[in-house]
Amino acid sequence: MKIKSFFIAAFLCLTVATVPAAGTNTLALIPWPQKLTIGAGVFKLTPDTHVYVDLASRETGNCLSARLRPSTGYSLATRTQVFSSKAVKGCILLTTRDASTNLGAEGYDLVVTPGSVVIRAPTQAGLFYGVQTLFQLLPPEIFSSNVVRGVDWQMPCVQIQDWPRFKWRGLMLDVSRHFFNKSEVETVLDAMALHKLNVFHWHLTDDQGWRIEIKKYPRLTRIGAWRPSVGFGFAPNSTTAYRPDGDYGGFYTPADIHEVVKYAAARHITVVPEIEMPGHSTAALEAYPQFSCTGGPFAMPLTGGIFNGIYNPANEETFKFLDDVLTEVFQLFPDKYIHLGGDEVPKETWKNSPACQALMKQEGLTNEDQLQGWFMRRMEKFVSAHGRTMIGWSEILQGGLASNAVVMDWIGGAKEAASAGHDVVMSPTACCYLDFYQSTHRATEPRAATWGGALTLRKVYSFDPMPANLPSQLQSHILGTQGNLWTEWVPNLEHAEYMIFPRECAIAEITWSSESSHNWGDFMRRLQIHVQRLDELGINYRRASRQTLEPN
Ligand code: TNX
Repeated sequence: MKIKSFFIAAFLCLTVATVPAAGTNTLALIPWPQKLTIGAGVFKLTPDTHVYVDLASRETGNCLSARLRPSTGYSLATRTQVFSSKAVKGCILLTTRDASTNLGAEGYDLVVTPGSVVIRAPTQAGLFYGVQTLFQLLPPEIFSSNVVRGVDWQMPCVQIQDWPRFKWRGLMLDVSRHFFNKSEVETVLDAMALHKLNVFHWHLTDDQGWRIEIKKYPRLTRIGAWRPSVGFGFAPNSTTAYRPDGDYGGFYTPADIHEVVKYAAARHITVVPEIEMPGHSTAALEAYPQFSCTGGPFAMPLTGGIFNGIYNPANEETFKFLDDVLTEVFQLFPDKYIHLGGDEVPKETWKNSPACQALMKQEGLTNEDQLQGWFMRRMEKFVSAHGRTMIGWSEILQGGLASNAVVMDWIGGAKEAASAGHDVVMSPTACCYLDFYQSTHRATEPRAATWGGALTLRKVYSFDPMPANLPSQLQSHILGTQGNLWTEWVPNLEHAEYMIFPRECAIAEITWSSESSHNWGDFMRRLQIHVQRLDELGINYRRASRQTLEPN
């Protein structure tokens, strides 16, 4: 029996040959799937095409029909197929039945023949990704929000077996330096789904704004969410995030957050909130100076840089405050990971504080890095006690780290962290910082972060999230990677999109597709068609990136 199944498996492996991305001129899938064979003919969508689903897959089926409706004008009926899991003639079937469990938590099989389309996956996430691929097999006009006439709504016959290379495929949006409202955040989530990204890291607090309403501490948003002007040298009309008295800013209510989390979950995106500590906390301390070392006064800085808003670890009340804040955060965000920042702490404040020095003495800490380690370990305990996992930036490795914390590598530490048994998310500045210039020709670009080199599309595409020379037994600690959009120089959504796209398309491919399929030339070929999808969706992007003129 075993031998027989071995031969069947071997036969399947031989017949399902992988088509290298470079060899296929008509398909423009981004990210490129793991295995793909092209068959003869096409499947045509008609007003009579039905969407069949098994009982578990109704929502995914509705999501498919809803997306196909505006551009085709077809109202495809969703029907439930209870007893069979076989292809239905002339129809699209989405089912979890008889799916190969080898596909994992996010994989899917997609078979298009002239007679039917079948997407089979063990999970709804897998089916959802199969549906995203199906959209990309159709002409780009499928993404239009108005009926498009004269287009053949057909897709080429293919057989696809697909799953992601990494389980963390993320995007970070900083909503502190500039504010993006709920519907703008949802626009960002929609585009993430198109690219099969699955982690939205929401940078909710920083020196220049506190964006999450906390019932127990109303001043956090009453004071901390607003500043007198947009700042950063931007013209007042570069944004609309003003309240009637002219102050700039905004925040999310618990209801807003519930909606965003739900919106993300419907797209199989996990939301990771970030509450910064102990540094990058000027906005919070302007509202509650009693938790600072100096007692203030503070004023929200209106430029980029590192500021003195740092919590006082020598005051027990500070931890009471942070625990209370996190308790509300846990209620609003159901997912596993909670990001506590930990980066760029200006330690002179602790150096100059007699209370902090006394605390260090009492705890046997010999320098301020160790005090930061002590602080983060204490907060990590609180997060763990609530069944969550703490994440922090590279610096949380300084001064010792609790063993189940996850490190987000922006300035190094991945190997060290993985060797010590920590999971790691890769977001090195040189390859993942979407606030950096997209071109080496700065003069032709809008103002961007000046402290890094250019992050061209090609450079993002060339990034391998797996650190070189990481021993194979440690590689499973690398969860994946994400692009980070810091928004000091990004005052509105249109500009945020300009910075995100098309670099997010490259992030999609390096996180999802296999390393061996990466092919810059073919990616650029596919991108020419993919940007038509972005055009249809009304997503802004850097048009010059369609040319390959930039050096790597
Ligand atoms: C560094 S990356 C920061 C951010 C800034 C960014 C600007 C990180 C953990 N800290 O606070 O916005 O540089 O590029």
